[in-house]
Formats: sequence, C-alpha cells, structure tokens
Amino acid sequence: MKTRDRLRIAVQKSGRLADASQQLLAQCGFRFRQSRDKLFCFGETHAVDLLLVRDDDIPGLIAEGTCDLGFVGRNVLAEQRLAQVAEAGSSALCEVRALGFGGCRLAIAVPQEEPWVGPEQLQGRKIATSYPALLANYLRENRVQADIVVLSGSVEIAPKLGKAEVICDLVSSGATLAANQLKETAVILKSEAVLAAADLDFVDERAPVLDLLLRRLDGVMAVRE
Ligand code: PRT
Ligand code: ZN
Repeated sequence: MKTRDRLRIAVQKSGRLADASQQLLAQCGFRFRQSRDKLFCFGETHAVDLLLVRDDDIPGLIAEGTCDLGFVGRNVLAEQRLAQVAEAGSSALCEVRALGFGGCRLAIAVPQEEPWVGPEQLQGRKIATSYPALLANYLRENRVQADIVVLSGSVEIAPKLGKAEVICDLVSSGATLAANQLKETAVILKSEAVLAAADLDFVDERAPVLDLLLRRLDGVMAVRE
C-alpha cells in the first residue's frame, strides 16, 4: 500500500460543483494556496491538498490511488463504479458522505405528447444517454430491452436530430427538457455531490487528517440541515 503524509482530494476545476466544493472545504476551516497553473491547491492550514480536474476524471484518480478522496456527483461516481464492475468484476469506489449540494436527478424523458405508462414502453426503443451503465441497470431491473445510444453531451437534442426517441439525462429545474418538448418520467437516480473514496484504511499521517475532515464535514452538514 502506498504511503503519503498529506491527504489529496480531487475537486472539479470549473463547473457546477467547483465553487460549492471549495466553499465547503473553507467552512470546514481548510485554507489553500493555488498553484500558478491553477491545477493544484496546497493546504496551508492542514496536510490536505487539492487537485483541480474535470469531474469525469475524479473516480479514476481515486481508483488508481492518485487521489484519496473526491467531491463528485453521485451520477458520475455510480456510472464509473458500474463500468469498473462490468470490466474488472469489482470496484473499490464508494460514497463516504452525501454533501447536500449539486442536487439533480437522472431521469427518462419522453416526447411531451407521449403518455407515460411505465418502463415497459421503452421496449425496443432507442434511448440516448451519457450514462449507459446506469441506464442498462435500470432497463435490466425492469426486464426491458432497448437500444442505448451513447452521447457525451447535448443529449436533450438527440430526438430532434433523429438519433433517439427517448433520452436519459440529468434534470434539475426541468427547463431544458421543456425547451426540447420532452417530459420527465421515471427517475433512475437521485443525485447530489458526494465525497467519494476507495480505500480509507490509512496507516500513515493521512489517517488523523481524514478523521478531522470527516468530523468537520459532519459538523458543517449538521448546521446546514
Ligand atoms: O468540465 P467538467 O467535465 O468538469 O464538467 P461537466 O460539464 O461534465 O459537469 P457540470 O459542471 O455541468 O456538472 C457537474 C455535476 O453537477 C453533474 O455531474 C451533476 O452531478 C451536477 N448537476 C446538478 C448537474 C445539473 N444539476 C444539471 N442540471 N449536471 C448537469 N445538469 C445539466 C443537464 O445535463 C441538462 O443539460 O443541466 C441541464 C438540465 O438542467 P435543467 O435545470 O434545465 O433541468
Ligand atoms: Zn464532466
């Protein structure tokens, strides 16, 4: 097992979770100095450093041991966990805490004029998504066979482009679906930002820092509730 004397946390560099992640760490009393290239933050108050990355890279950085923890959407963590299980038979990735921001849901959306009776109406359809593993799981659980069309972005315009009739995408206000004449139906996953990790049985100096971080996070979350 690798040893290190500082805890390393992956956080989103820019995007929906970036500011709230850094604010939460600040509320926990952790202060950082950002490197000139803005990719690394050195912990000034505690032995905790941040790596600023794309959210999609966070589970992989944790799984390979480059980072010990990450602040990432449950949707990204769950998708990559399932992909690892499919590929390697198992995954050490796990959710340590829910963080109470970045709330959204991964949902099936159908054309507005189509009545929703249940998952069985997805049988034989083309469904566009950026979350193929989570969607495949949902379809399997509901004994439905459908054609998954994997898109890395702009999933909501797939029906207009004729790539799929139905989509499975993240929704928060619902405005994007409405603008594309789609409506939300089944929710596959309720998501929010989470603290992700793989192996937390540290035998080095990271152990006391992790304890402190978790205690402070729990304290901040309790006050926020
Ligand atoms: O650059 P990087 O890869 O790091 O960022 P990204 O562009 O992949 O992710 P980003 O910053 O958009 O989202 C990061 C995380 O925020 C997601 O993984 C979710 O956990 C969470 N989150 C919360 C959301 C939303 N709400 C959300 N509404 N992520 C995306 N959306 C998108 C959705 O895909 C759809 O296009 O917003 C649109 C729908 O929003 P409404 O309000 O119109 O319903
Ligand atoms: Zn991303």
